[in-house]
Amino acid sequence: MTTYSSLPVPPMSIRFDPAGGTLQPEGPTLTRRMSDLEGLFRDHAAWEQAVADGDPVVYSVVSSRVPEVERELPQSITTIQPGSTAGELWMTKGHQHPNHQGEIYLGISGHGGLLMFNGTETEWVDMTPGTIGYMPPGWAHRSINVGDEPYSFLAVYPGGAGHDYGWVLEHGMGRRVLAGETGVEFVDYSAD
Ligand code: PAN
Ligand code: ZN
Repeated sequence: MTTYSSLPVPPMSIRFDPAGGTLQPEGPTLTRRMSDLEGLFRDHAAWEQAVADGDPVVYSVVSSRVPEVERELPQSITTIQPGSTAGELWMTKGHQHPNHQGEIYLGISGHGGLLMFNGTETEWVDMTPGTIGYMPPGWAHRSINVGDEPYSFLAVYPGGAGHDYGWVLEHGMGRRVLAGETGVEFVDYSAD
């Protein structure tokens, strides 16, 4: 018989509202302000200035009530606001799953990108409503809003995957994503 380290949640219906970017019934919501993104933007002084200038909300993550525990499949909707700091488009912190497990994102609204880095190679998936971005095990991932309106996507991931944010601080993400004259521009992560 299957044994669980914690009780599984019962079968349930989760209402997905693409317009509001919400899940019902809703679980925890996380708000990431500029001050939460320390050490991630290329231009540290511009980041400090943005924190001093009102510390704006960069993104939020609303989760369903499916918990982050082994064998469960939690879901969440991330909404990244449009904007850039010293030309670097607003983004999520980015993380690696320490247990190297896969994940999918489904684009809901707005225009974004999914940047993946396995320590050597980078990959970019352009995310529009209806696009499923697949992250294989071992690929760190970060989402970027490349449009003029909020960018929202649904994430579904193994509950026991864990989130390692230190990995990105240590290894970077391979590339940075800037607002160029004619669209998105990529630069090497370590370039000034
Ligand atoms: C997503 C991310 C979410 C926020 O649910 O956690 O988009 O990004 P950061 O976690 O990098 O701040 C996911 O990839 N979960 O595994
Ligand atoms: Zn993830």
